[in-house]
Amino acid sequence: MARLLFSPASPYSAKVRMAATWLGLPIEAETVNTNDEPALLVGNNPLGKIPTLILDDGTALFDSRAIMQELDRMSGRKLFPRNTRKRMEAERLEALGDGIADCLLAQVYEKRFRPAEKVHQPWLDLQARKVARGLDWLNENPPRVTTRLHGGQFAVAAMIGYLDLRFADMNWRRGRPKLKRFEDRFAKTFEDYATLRPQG
Ligand SMILES: N[C@@H](CCC(=O)N[C@@H](CS)C(=O)NCC(=O)O)C(=O)O
Repeated sequence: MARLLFSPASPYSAKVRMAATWLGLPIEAETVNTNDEPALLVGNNPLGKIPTLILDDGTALFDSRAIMQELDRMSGRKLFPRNTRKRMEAERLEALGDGIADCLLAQVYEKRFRPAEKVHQPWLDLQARKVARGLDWLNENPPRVTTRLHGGQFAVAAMIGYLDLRFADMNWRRGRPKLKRFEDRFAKTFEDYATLRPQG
């Protein structure tokens, strides 16, 4: 069985785990701590990042978007739309969800890994502006939720979960009712969201 190295707080891992569950793919998830640089992780992914998927034949796959493409193949093309235009939009949505997560993570790491006196506030502010613009864009262009979920929606839902986990003070729902509606509809359609979203 394929093995997924992950951490419960990681938005990219949550995206992949949610998609695999939605598709009913048999994947064994194993928690790793990236800070420890465990041999299992760095031996399979020189970047030492999660998620990393180890396939049955031992091939290791990363990053999360490459894993999503593999899940799409494993599921018989059920994770992304077949229609070219719709697929492009789903891939762009995934890039935006992941990209906002990148900006959130950059802020978390700036504070976590730098001594307090070296934290560069203009860098944090720059990342926060990207996040705000990304969320506003999503509110203006809310992903439609139907009975067929795709990779883009999982990325946005995972990013929202990470916002709630690490940036609760931001109150991102304020002034973004259409994005909140997406969240509500997604949670109704994919009930495992409650347990698979990023957790502390
Ligand atoms: N673009 C990558 C980002 C993965 C990533 O940055 N994961 C974080 C955890 S959320 C990580 O592994 N951090 C540890 C590190 O950068 O050393 C993806 O989509 O998989």
